[in-house]
Amino acid sequence: MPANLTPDYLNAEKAFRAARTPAEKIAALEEMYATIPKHKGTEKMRADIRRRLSKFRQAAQQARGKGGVDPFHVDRHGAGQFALVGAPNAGKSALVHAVSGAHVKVAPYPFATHGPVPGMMPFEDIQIQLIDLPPVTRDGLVPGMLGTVRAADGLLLVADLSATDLLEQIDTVLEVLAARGVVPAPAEPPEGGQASVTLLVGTKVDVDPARENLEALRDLRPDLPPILATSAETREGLDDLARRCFEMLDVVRVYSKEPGKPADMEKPFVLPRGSTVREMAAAVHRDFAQDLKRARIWGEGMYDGQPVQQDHVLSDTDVIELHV
Ligand SMILES: Nc1nc2c(ncn2[C@@H]2O[C@H](COP(=O)(O)OP(=O)(O)OP(=O)(O)O)[C@@H](O)[C@H]2O)c(=O)[nH]1
Ligand SMILES: [Mg+2]
Repeated sequence: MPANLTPDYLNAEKAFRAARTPAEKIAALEEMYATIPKHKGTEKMRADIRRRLSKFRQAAQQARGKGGVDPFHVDRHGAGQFALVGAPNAGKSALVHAVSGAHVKVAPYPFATHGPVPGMMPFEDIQIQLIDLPPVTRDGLVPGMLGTVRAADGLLLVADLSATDLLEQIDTVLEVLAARGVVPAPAEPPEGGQASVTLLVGTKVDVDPARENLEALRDLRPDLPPILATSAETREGLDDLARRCFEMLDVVRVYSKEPGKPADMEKPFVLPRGSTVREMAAAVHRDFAQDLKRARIWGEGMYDGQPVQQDHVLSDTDVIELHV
């Protein structure tokens, strides 16, 4: 055994041996991977950890399929899902409550949140799901939380702009996530890891000296993800938050219209940007993609009811009339 394994790593290995459920095994392996020194001498061990991780993740997935429960799994709703990561007391729960009214626990002391709590944030005619999570600290993540972070479409890195250790809080969260393979896009993810689109949400901008700190942060750290200043107290920045999340999802909203009827403007179909008329048809009804004969469009830069080809790329808020 290489002599330079850290106590953190050895503890994680002990936790692995003691773990009984797949979820515990996964959490321990993730911790082992995060804490193992990264150099040539540990290459084989790291590959072995990755192999075991993927084996246990697969097993956990199958167990879920059979009705097993993962307390950190959050059912997807709405146009997309963002996980909130941040230091204790950063204002994550207050933010989720302010934008969604979700029954999260907001408390003037740290470590108030223990499990994931979803809330729906409205943006115009769609909803975006935010997941409040327990805090990220130097000691790492609550077991199981990494799965939620990885499964989300994007991350909101929440930081208290009024805190004296603002920068340290942000860097800790970024380091802890990076050690577990999650980096903010467009950074290059490590092997087996992922780059997640990330917005740095500064909270408590109503509290002094948040504005000075914000300016300093922007000046000193151009390397950080884009920053948005908010306050759950005064609601400053909350509308922008919804719009920014929508933009990060990189989707378009498209409305379907049956021939001879007005368009259904109530419920847009939400599709990845770059989707075509054919893909929209498939989203409306799985037979439509094959049966589609013609389509007409109402949208910017088109005349009303203009015929379009099936490979026409959709824009946000297009109305499409499908003829099958
Ligand atoms: N003035 C002000 N206070 C805020 C704001 N956001 C949160 N707070 C306060 O900050 C404290 C912590 O807020 P929480 O939302 O519970 O923080 P958290 O990040 O969820 O904390 P943990 O769950 O422990 O990780 C509470 O006392 C909130 O009332 C804000 O925008 N302005
Ligand atoms: Mg909380």
